[in-house]
Amino acid sequence: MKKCKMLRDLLNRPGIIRLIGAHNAMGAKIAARYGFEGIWASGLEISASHGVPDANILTMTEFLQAAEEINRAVDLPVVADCDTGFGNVNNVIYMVKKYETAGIAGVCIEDKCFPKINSLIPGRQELAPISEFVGKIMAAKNAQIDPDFVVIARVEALIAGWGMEEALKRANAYTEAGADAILIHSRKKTSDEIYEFIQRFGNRVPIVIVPTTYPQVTAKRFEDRGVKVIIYANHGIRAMVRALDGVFSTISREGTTAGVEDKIATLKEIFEIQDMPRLQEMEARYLKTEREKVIAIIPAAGDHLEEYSMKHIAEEIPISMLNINGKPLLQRQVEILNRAGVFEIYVIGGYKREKIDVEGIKLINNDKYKETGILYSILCAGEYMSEKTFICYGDVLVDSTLVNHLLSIQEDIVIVGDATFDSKEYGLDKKIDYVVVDPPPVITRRKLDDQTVRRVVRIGPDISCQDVHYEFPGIMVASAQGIKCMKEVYDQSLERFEGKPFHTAASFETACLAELLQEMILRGYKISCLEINSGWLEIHSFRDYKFACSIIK
Ligand code: SPV
Ligand code: MG
Repeated sequence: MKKCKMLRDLLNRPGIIRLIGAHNAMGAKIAARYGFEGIWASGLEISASHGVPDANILTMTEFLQAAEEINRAVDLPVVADCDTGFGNVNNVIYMVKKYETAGIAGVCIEDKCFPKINSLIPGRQELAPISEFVGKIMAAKNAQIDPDFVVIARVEALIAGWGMEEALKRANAYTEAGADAILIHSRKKTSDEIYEFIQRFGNRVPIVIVPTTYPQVTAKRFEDRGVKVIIYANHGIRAMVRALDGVFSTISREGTTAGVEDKIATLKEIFEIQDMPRLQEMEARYLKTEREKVIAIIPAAGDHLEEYSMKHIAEEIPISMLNINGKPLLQRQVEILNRAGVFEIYVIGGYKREKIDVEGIKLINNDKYKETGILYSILCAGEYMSEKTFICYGDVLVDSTLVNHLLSIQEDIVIVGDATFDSKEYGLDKKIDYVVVDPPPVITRRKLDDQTVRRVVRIGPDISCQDVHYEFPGIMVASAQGIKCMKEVYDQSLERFEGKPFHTAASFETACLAELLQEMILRGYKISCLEINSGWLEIHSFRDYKFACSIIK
């Protein structure tokens, strides 16, 4: 519905209309939370927000710009304070055209001389001749296109000290000229003058008031006395000034912002006012980049307490939150992923998951983390896995060169195979998954990074030492198609192996990624392997932790 129609309907139906003053979109949005029927684009507020007097210092274009911004921000109708109409009748005609085209529901013009001065300032308050202002009202009403557009005539006779008779004379003349409503302004400390005006003027057109100087009367009481529209004209900017003053002075005095934190809005609230969620929704829908969208899955649900050396550093937090030189492992991983253009990161938490406190992730719970393995954890995020997906275990840190390299490979499923695997350590760690590829890697002392993507023929912890080519560190990428295949094989295997051993896992539920990949190999799916000789580290033991702290800055 057009805003002018909304305003017109409000004026026609019973009940009081409360307009609240605003000078920008933010104030209007906050006002919209509280059930006001409309917004008053206040000349005083807009001028003050520019740091200039409310005396026609700003131009019509500047006032219009503020009103448009307010109007765009909320679904409520906006009534614009247009002072004296920014000049003579020709300015009024131009003004009505501009404001109506901008979707403003109504305008209010006052019967003072240009340049006006704010009505609450004692002293010079020059009234325009009645005939001149009648001409402006007629010009405004003839200029509007939509019959619902509202023109309010503001009577300033009481403000200028010309008395009640003059106010009534003017109100009657402006009503005859076609004004849709009469704003009767007063700066008395009580509402008596307003009541007298209403009583004598009657209700030929709706009455609008601005009770800044007589604030004690409730809206209900005004309604009973025949008021149709109340404008709370300047409370927003006054609240803002007081709030800013308090906060800024505290920060300066105390030399810290700590003391004001509970007095100011959270950033989350600001992002909501800015409509950030909608921006993100629109980017997801329309923002097409050259780069394919990639999501990341970081399973970080398990504890590492069976490794004795980790007990004292990882009993209270998940490994992913281990502090490595001032930053949690997970935060470092998130930053690296962000740098590679990956911003949708799902972390699966379990053990001490309430301690996972890192920005830029979506935390997913694996409530069964005690009875389940990494594969189950990864699939806890299954509903989000429909695009290209990077998977990396939560106790692993990968460098950005490796992430970028992996993401650039056009294969459906690519795992990382670390060739620096040391056969002397074979069998020491039962959890290591090994990889056999075809063609086998070139064994040579000195070599450049091998760019060949080989096919995995076996993966798992049960490969004999002499057959092993690589170690699988739990880092992989799958295309949308690859992810679809992985999920299919997962679902089919769940049906067949639920509660039963699954490759080297005691049960399907406790399996790792390697078991699913091995199942896929057996079913004929192509799993590729990128050989690496560096680019990652994992933290399984206290020794690993010390090493990480010694090399990461
Ligand atoms: C305004 O808000 O700019 C008004 C109301 O015109 S008053 O300040 O009371 O004049
Ligand atoms: Mg004003």
